Amino acid sequence: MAKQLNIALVGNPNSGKSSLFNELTGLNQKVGNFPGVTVDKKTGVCKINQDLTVNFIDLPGTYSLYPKRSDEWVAYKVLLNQDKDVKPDMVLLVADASNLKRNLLFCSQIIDLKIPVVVALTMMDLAKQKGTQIDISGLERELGVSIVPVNPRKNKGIPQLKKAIEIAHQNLHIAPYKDFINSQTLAGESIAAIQNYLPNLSKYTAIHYLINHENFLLDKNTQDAIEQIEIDTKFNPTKTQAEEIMQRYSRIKHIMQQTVVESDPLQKALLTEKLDTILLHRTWGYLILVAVLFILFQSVFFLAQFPMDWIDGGFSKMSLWLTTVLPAGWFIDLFINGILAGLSGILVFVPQIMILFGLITILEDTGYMARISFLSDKLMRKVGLNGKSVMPMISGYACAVPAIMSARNIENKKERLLTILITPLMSCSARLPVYTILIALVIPSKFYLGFISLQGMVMMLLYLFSTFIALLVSYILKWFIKSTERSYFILELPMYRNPRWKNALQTMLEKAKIFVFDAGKVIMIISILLWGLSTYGPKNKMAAITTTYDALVSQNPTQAAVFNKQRNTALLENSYAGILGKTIEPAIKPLGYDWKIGIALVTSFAAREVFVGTMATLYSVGEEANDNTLKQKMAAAIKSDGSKIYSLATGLSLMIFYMLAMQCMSTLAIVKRETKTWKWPIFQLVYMTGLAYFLSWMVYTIFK
Ligand SMILES: Nc1nc2c(ncn2[C@@H]2O[C@H](COP(=O)(O)OP(=O)(O)OP(=O)(O)O)[C@@H](O)[C@H]2O)c(=O)[nH]1
Ligand SMILES: [Mg+2]
Repeated sequence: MAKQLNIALVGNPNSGKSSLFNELTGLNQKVGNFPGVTVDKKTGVCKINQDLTVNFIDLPGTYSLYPKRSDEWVAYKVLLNQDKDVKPDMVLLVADASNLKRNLLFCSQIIDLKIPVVVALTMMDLAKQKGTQIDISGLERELGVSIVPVNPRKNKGIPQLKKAIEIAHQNLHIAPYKDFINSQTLAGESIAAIQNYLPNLSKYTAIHYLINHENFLLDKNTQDAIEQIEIDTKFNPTKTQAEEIMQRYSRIKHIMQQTVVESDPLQKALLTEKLDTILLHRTWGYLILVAVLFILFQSVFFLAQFPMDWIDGGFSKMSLWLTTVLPAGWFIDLFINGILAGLSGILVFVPQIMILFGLITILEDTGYMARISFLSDKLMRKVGLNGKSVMPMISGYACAVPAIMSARNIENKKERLLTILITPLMSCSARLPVYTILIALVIPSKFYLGFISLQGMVMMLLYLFSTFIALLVSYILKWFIKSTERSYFILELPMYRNPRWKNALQTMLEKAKIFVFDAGKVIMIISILLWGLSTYGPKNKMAAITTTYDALVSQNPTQAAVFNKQRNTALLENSYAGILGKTIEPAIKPLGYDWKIGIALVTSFAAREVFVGTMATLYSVGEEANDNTLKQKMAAAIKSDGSKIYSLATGLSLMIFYMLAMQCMSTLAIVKRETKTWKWPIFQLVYMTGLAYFLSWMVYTIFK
């Protein structure tokens, strides 16, 4: 039978682990030119040869074996065999050749843990550009492990790496590694006592048991025993760590003198450094940042307009055509006015979502995203956040769920919590559909200077305003959340790289797929449910309405069209959905909403994008067949006094409501998971929805 081997991919952040993982397993893990892209473990399978299959585990990056951030803990626990699910037999250490010294530190720690290891050396191309030459076989001899140069970006070196893994697997039981440093000298007495109690640990592993055992999967007796050893032998963790790092660096320095030739760093100013003098400039840097964000939002709105119009128009024509060719009946009605209407409500937003995700991926991939973090750290600090909060916040423009997870990258607990609390305020792509349709309804389509669209500007204002509110909320909350931890901002600025267009395209397709299927499922179910609720109602009442209008039509056959329309309206108002909407109408009337919007507020509690699907269903049920688009139907909707329902005041008020209210089950669930308590998601639900109600009411009152 084929052997199964578990191999963990570890290494410094942004060293290329996920890229290599993708090449080895054929999967599509998120890759980005930003330290801290991967924040959780992920497994994939690779067949090395007929007898050997490997489960590779992609892990978050760590700088050393002294974890601080919660994503570093994920990798640390796997390496110390303290993870419940993942037990590695071997480690594939991914080391960045252009930052060799720091990467070797981590490598040397793993060697001393005595886990079998193979090193994959990435970024050889960059090292070469820097003028660094590495004697690989010399380095192999010094470290006692095999080292394979690879370039996962260009798919180079993969067969050689597989071969090295195969050989390492065959030698698994032969040669134990030499110690890299002599751990005995660090805390000899304590180590001996631990090894006496837990005989299978290496000396260096014993040190980690002494320092971090509280977080390990150990029974109470073992915990107490280790605690006792610490006291008896007067173990000093800080001194031990400091001494360890010094010894390691001194040996690494020695090894690098033998095996690495570095050119004078002053001689070659790299492209990255040249670019950074402009892009991180005190004035230019900020101006360019604003320009980049401006272009981002204008393009989302502008580029997507054309495909959106085609999709919208296409669906309207199709449902008109289907009504004329298909026989009438409840099933056809459900299909056209329930399912098809709901479906077009989803598909029409795919272009915008793809463009937004594509552009964010490119920002990340080029390395500019890390610069945005750097530039905004000062501002972020003022409101209680950190430069690293920017990445979750900008990803929040796409979707709050992965964005909240990426906050694991923030060291300080308070800053991380604040980031989690405000990220759902960032206007995610699910709000885009709502904004888009409302903007189209209440903001005139005008262009300034021929290319700056007024609608695009309003869209950008919405994004700016939501960002402003997020910062404001953080500024207020920071006074209420206590913390004694010191805050610092350490972010390695990655080198600029060309974006990988294929990666951007893949992300776009993948996000579109997720949106259509995940959101689609919810929207579809709700659309069907809604069709039922809005087609049926209390029997007697519905029958009475039908009889009344039937009588009217037979008396005045010339007025039949008018009466039919009135009948349909009356039927919808008295259907179950109508009753539901009318019940909540008093609560939302002060915000300028009618009962149809009330229904949408209820249905979109699960997910915001359901708004459009709901509207599509509500406005097509009971309508005469026509090829009007949803936008045209909503624009034509009037109140009983003849004024438009979607006036500027109502439109703006609704946009503000959707911008601020917490209407997303998935976000609540992920916040619960990340903060490990229901307290924070409930807090978010209350404060966001309260804020939304209050500000929408204000906006409506002002513009009315
Ligand atoms: N020039 C060059 N770029 C590379 C190489 N390997 C990976 N990259 C790029 O390095 C960046 C980081 O790659 P990732 O695979 O996301 O790195 P990671 O180690 O998973 O990063 P974290 O998950 O943040 O720890 C991406 O932009 C890759 O395209 C290489 O050998 N040469
Ligand atoms: Mg990664």
